[in-house]
Amino acid sequence: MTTTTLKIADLQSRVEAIFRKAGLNSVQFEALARVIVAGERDACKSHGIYRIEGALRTVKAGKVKPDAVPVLDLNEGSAIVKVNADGGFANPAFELGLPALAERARKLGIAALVINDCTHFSALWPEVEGVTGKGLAGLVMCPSYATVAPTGGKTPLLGTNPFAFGWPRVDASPYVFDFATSVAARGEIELHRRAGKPLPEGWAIDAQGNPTTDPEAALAGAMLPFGGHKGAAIGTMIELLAGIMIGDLTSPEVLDYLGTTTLAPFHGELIIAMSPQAFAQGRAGDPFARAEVLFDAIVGSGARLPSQRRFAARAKSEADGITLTAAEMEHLDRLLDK
Ligand code: NDP
Ligand code: PYC
Repeated sequence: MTTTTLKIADLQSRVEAIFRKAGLNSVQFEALARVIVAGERDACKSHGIYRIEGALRTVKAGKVKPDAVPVLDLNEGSAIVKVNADGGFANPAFELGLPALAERARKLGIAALVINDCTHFSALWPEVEGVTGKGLAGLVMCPSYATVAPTGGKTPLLGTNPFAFGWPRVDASPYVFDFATSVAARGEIELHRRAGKPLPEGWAIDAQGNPTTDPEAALAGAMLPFGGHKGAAIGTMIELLAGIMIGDLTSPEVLDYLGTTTLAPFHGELIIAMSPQAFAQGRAGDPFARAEVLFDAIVGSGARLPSQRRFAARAKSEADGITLTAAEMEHLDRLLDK
């Protein structure tokens, strides 16, 4: 197979050029390109360059504002910092709110960043790593559009609602997990469809509620929550906390608003930052040192930590560059010519 290896900065420039040409302002296209390139760098294909087309479609459909400028509301004295994304993408809104979130969490022990009125199509680990990069533990969550049937039901009501957690480590990459609360991200179903590959069993039901491994039937039917009723309950919690509680759309409301799942979803996002030192104050033991004992035991047992695969891919990309197939390179050229 013919491949091309690009430096990370070169891929960043190419992706920025595509979004610039589509009319996005620099606030939007720089942050957007950073998160997409990070997906490729970390070998997270379901949220890499494959997402560019959907973002462009959403711009073209008038469902995301290409020249949006997010607005920070410091909400002085409160543990809740807010950013209104101004109808643009979530990524620049997060970058704007992160310093205030970190400052507030250090001061109060815990703080939240609420992002409203944003289009969100990306993985959550770049955001949770933003929080751990400030020496804080973080939880990030958002709804999506209704594509997941709660366990026992046949109707898609919940989103694939991603959920991420991060814990900072002194001499190592942070402990981070980040997953859809469905069995897999919807992006994975789409990638199976494009590759003409059947889905693993247990991922989806068809429009009649029967189990299916056909990606087309799954896209027309419903995806299933991970871990049965447990995943459905966590997905519902995300609708409550990162939809209703922050005064933004739930996944069924997002689907009503967009009328399709072919555009990137418009909703809100909740980020919670916590200072482990503040929580552990007055108790014996340094929380970071104690966490290392736990991580050592997990790895010592033969398991791996979540994100280890991703961090290994990142180290390789940083050393050698990002390798794309000929088809992926042609796809990027086509998007620039559009
Ligand atoms: P995966 O099932 O691929 O991975 C979930 C997490 O589990 C990762 O942190 C992964 O680490 C870790 N992991 C995987 N295998 C193991 C293992 N054997 N031992 C320990 N840890 C492991 O994720 P999903 O398909 O559920 O989601 C993919 C992405 O899609 C996420 O980044 C999510 O944010 C995004 N998404 C975004 C949505 C949105 O609306 N914006 C909606 C839904 C999903 P590693 O990466 O190192 O393998
Ligand atoms: O992969 O499920 C997904 C997804 C939905 C919105 C963005 N990513």
